[in-house]
Amino acid sequence: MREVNFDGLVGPSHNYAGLSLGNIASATHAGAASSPREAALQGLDKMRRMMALGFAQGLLLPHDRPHAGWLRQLGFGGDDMSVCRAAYDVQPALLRNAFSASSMWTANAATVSPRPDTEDGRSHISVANLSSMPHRSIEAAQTGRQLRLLFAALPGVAVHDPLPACFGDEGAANHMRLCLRHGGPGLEIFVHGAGPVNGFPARQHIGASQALIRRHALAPERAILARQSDAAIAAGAFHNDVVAVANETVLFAHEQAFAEPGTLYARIRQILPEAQIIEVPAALVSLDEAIRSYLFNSQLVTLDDGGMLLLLPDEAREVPSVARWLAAMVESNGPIRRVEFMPLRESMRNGGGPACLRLRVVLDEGEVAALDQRFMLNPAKCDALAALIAQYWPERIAPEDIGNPDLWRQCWSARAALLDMLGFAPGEL
Ligand code: SUG
Repeated sequence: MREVNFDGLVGPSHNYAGLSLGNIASATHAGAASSPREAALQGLDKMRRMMALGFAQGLLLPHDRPHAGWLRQLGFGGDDMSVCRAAYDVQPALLRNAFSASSMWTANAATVSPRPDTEDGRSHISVANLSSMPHRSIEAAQTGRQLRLLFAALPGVAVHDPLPACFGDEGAANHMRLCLRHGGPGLEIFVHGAGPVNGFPARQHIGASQALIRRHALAPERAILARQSDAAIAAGAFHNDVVAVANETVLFAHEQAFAEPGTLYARIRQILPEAQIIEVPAALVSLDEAIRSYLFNSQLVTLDDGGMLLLLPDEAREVPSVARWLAAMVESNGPIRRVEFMPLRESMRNGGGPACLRLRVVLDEGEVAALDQRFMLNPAKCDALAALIAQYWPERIAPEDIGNPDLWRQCWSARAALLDMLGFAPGEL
């Protein structure tokens, strides 16, 4: 079995509206001008890089934005254009929420427990409700439709509806899996917050994590609950994947990521003695530096020779303490042998690094072949996508553009052209 990454293609409405309380990058860049075209091409380059490294790569598609249906639920009437216009006139913030391209961060799309871990031998995928943030709570329905199509021909994969909204669930961003090899039995770590902390919400509720463990049929020795530290949430780690990442035997985490790291590490070592825990001390890299650089929001992957590669955002080499730490780590001859950097600045300015942009699913070769291939990438498809993005995606969105009906029309046509190119019927997603 191997791990397949499904990246969110950045949608044509990508913009900086400052919608995510507790996400410092989103707050800092609120009101800046975005470049959807550049953002989508940057994301696509990361997908190309993963393929060049030998990994199977899929994508999830941008959602319908502005989402007139959501505004209709809020009492606005008429055709799509009238609904958007009325919402913008009455309460621009509603239109901003309906316009967000946040579905690009597919680490928040769902939580995945692959079948080697589960008692019923099926893989379980729970669509995240993302109920903590209004703009993100809109995503679950369209995400669910895409995941159901993607896995339609795989009877061994169960795609579950989102949990009730009272239990905030942010998907794989708060979930880590340790194992000897992807295809072997794993130990799944579910991280929740207890908050709010300094006014910042704890977006993953313990009740959601407990429910996921039950519905994914994980035996007690296959699942651990861990609490995020208040210090991490207060410093802007709105998801655990901003301060920790895992791959096979390696857990790479900041010293202040968890409320009780000693207890967590002891339990991990008890269940998986081969686990290698690489903890970055606060004395060498502060929480602030870790969050500013997105050191941990990286893709940690196993290469063919068994060594691991950490794929980081460019920002990670711009923070001196982080660059020093990475150089020392590579020299130390530990499991992480290589580091690479990618330009993802457009997504990073909204708090989304390499790890946020991908959802990991462990599958065997037969399952990979049975996936709905419209979601799978190859280099030729990447070229075609790049040309389509260059033609249809807006070059720039400034805050005042968000109320412009021409921009709404452009976003709808860009997505329609994308769906058409990939072979999806209008309305299929
Ligand atoms: O949910 N940003 C996203 C970033 C998600 C990052 N994902 C992971 N850590 N896995 C969020 O906070 C910003 C949107 C805006 O401000 O317009 C935003 O939604």
